[in-house]
Amino acid sequence: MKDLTPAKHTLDPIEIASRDEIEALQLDRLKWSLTHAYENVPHYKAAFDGAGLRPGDLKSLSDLAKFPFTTKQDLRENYPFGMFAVPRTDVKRIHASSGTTGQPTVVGYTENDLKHWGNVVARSLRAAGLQPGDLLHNAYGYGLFTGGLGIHLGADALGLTTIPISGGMTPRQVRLIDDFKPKGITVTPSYALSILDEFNTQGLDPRASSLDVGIFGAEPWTNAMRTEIEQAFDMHAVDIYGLSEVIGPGVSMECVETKDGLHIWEDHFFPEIIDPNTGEPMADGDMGELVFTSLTKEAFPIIRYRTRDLTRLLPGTARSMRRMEKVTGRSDDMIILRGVNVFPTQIEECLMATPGLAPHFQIELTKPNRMDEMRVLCEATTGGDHTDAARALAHRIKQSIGISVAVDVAVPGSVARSQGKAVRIVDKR
Ligand code: DLL
Repeated sequence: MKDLTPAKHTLDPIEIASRDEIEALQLDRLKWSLTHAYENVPHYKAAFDGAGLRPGDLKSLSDLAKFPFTTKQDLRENYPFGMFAVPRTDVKRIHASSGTTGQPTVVGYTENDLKHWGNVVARSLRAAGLQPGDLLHNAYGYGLFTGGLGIHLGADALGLTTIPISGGMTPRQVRLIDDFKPKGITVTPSYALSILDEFNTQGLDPRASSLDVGIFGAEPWTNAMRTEIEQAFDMHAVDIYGLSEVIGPGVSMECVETKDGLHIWEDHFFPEIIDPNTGEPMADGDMGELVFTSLTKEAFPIIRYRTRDLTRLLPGTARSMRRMEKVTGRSDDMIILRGVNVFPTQIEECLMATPGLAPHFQIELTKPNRMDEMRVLCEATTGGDHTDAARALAHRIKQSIGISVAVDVAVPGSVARSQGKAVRIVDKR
């Protein structure tokens, strides 16, 4: 794999500023953001008043912990534009979550917000090793989802040439990669696997493709999957994180030279880790729920938003800004099987370590006799008898996670393929 480390002089000065400088900037911006939310969004005024707080009560960064959380429910109750802090006519762009689990969440951006968003995504793409003039194949979905258009904004800001292919039509994805020879690809890790299959179907060697780096996010994926993808394509695989409520992709990004977790762009997004059960703040290094406060957003300021994503905060390395560990999963995706907590990423790790199995899987939950049962649906890399592989996976899951599961190994191509975010859990209880 090529060395893609960006030259130091190309970084934004704040990426390598001292912690004191970063924290001074955060405190100024936090004061502004709390005041802006309080004065312009009735929800925040009521929430702060209810807690007996005024924005002026924030004197230090740690005072933020006194302020109330914002949850997905708060956003739903203010559907569609109730959380906007500027007149609707100043909102230049709307994005929304799909709303498959209820009322969609709607977010908005002013012209300045779009500029900041472009800048943090540009920073992320540069951290992945892309430079002005490089060609990018952007296979995140375009539309209300923030993935496609968010990456596009950053690619424009960095000066890349973008192929806005969006998700789907997998044979065409492969043909265009072969014809146009992009250096980078932005895509969900699960859809990258579908693209990988299609390379093989078309008789093309993925390792011989032009791709030097893949920028994967929008869903959890493991380091075992990183190794699999890096070897399959002979390219770097780096992690990008974000969520619509905070801005979209570009909240944090892994650097290609270190691949040791994701640097949070702390000049725009202030992170906290809390105990998901009590809401109490936790120290850096402790595992808990990630909470974000926006520092610069005008249209949709967000104060102490509970992401439900589980991770821990770590000190900076390649950049001064703190890192978050790869997200293990969302608290919503945690399965409690006969008293044991399980995340789909743990099943992914076991699967990737078992020879003869392809990296595609789904988890089916049933309750035949008042007891929850889990079945892992996966597939073999080749035809033939898969009983040994099935037994090996069930054994590995028992050894490393401590649960007994049934494993179905089907023929190649039988597990539902993703064109965006993979559906990992099929709950039939
Ligand atoms: O998925 C934004 C995005 C687009 C990020 C493209 C990266 C690349 P939402 O649809 O609002 O936004 O979903 C946000 O997806 O709370 C996490 O649970 C999950 N997620 C996003 N990135 C990662 C990641 C976009 N790198 C939700 N690792 C978040 C693990 C991720 N989970």
